[in-house]
Amino acid sequence: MAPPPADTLYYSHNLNPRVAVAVARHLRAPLRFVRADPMGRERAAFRPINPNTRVPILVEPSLTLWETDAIAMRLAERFDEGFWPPARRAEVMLWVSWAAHHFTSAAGVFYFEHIVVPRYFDRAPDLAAVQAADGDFRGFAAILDDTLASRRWLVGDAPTYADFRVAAALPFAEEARIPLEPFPRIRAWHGRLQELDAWRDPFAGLD
Ligand SMILES: N[C@@H](CCC(=O)N[C@@H](CS)C(=O)NCC(=O)O)C(=O)O
Repeated sequence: MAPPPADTLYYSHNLNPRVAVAVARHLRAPLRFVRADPMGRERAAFRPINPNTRVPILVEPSLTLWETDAIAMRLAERFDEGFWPPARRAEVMLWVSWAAHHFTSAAGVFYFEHIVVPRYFDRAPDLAAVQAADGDFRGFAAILDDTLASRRWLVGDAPTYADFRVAAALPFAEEARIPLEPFPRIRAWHGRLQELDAWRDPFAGLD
């Protein structure tokens, strides 16, 4: 009988942990998946493993990592280097950085105001913030859409972490009201990602 996995990925169903769980399952990493509430009743217990009290967190016997990108890099290094190919790691990093500072940063305003605020805050969505993000989002989305005119995946000819990271907000697009209609190539690319079980339904069989 196989021994139980020694490593644990703490997650919730929110945007960043969703990416980490999708990566882990895409790479078939033999982890123990534990759904967590690090900013709620479990906050004190999480502080020692992530002082930010956020998920995802990957706990190995001699290494603890928070931050989705670091966890993805570690899982790729351990389970499938092709997912963050060593020969093209700068190109993957380009998209990781661009997502953090531009594309997902703009999309994240829609996600936050239309999904997080109604769920967790006692206030109405900040429509001025959404309107301000709208122009930014459309500008960055146009760049991504143009890029996808000549490629199926962002780096190389198979999905890599670049695709997962840039697409982080897109599974929430409908509920978050992210304006994707003018960007057919983004919608087609995300459709290709949705063909991957791990991306479409990362929490299948999990809590
Ligand atoms: N920069 C961090 C952000 C982590 C973060 O903000 N996590 C949020 C979800 S997106 C969180 O833990 N919120 C509390 C929860 O999901 O219960 C990363 O990339 O992993």
